[in-house]
Amino acid sequence: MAYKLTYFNMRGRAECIRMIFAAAGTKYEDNRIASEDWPAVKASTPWGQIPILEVGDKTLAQTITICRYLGHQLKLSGKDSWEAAKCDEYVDAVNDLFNEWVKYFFEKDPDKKIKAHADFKSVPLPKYLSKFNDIQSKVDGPYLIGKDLTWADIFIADKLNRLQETEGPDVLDPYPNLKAFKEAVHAVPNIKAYVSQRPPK
Ligand SMILES: N[C@@H](CCC(=O)N[C@@H](CS)C(=O)NCC(=O)O)C(=O)O
Repeated sequence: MAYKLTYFNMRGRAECIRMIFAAAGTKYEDNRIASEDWPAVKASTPWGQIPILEVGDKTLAQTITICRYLGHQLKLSGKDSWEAAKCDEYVDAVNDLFNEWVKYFFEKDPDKKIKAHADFKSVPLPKYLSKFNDIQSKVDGPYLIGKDLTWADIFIADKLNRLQETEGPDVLDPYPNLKAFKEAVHAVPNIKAYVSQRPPK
C-alpha cells in the first residue's frame, strides 16, 4: 500500500500520524508543503484543510479519521471492537481537552488570553489529566487501553507532549501514572528512534 501524508512543514496535527507510521514501521511519503504553496493545494483537498492521507489513488481527510484508519490498517486498534471503541472514547476525550486549550492558546487579546489560560489551568486541565491518570492506574499494563500499544495511546501521548511544551515540562508531575504512560509510549523503540531524529518543530 502506498501512503502519502500531506501537511505543513511542522508537527501540528500531523505528528500523531507520523508517530503511528513510525510505531508500525510502515513507510510513507511525508509530503511537507510550504505555506506559500498551500492555496494551490487547498482546493484539491476534500475539506480545504490538511492533514490528508492519500492511499493509492484515494484520499482521506480529518486527523482523527486518518489515525483511526491507520490504527485498523496497522493493527494498532486493540484486540477487539470494545478496545477499538475505547480508543475512540479516549481520543474524543483528549480532543475535548484540546478544544479548551485552543480557546486560550490562539486568543489574540493579551488580557483575554491571560484569563483564558488561567481558566484552562484551573478547570479542564486538572479534570482531564486526573481522569486519564485514574484510567491508567486501573490498566494492567503501561498504556491506556490494555497491554498492547494502540493508535489512541500514540495520539494521546503526542497531545501530552504538546501540553508539556505549552504548560511546562512539569505539567504531568501531579499525575504519575499518566506521566509514566506518556514516557512508555515515547520509549517504544520505533517511536523513540523517530522522535530522536524528527525536525525540532
Ligand atoms: N478537523 C480537521 C481540522 C484540520 C485543520 O484545521 N487544519 C489546518 C492546519 S492545522 C488547516 O488546514 N489550515 C489551513 C486552512 O484552513 O486554510 C482535522 O482534524 O484534520
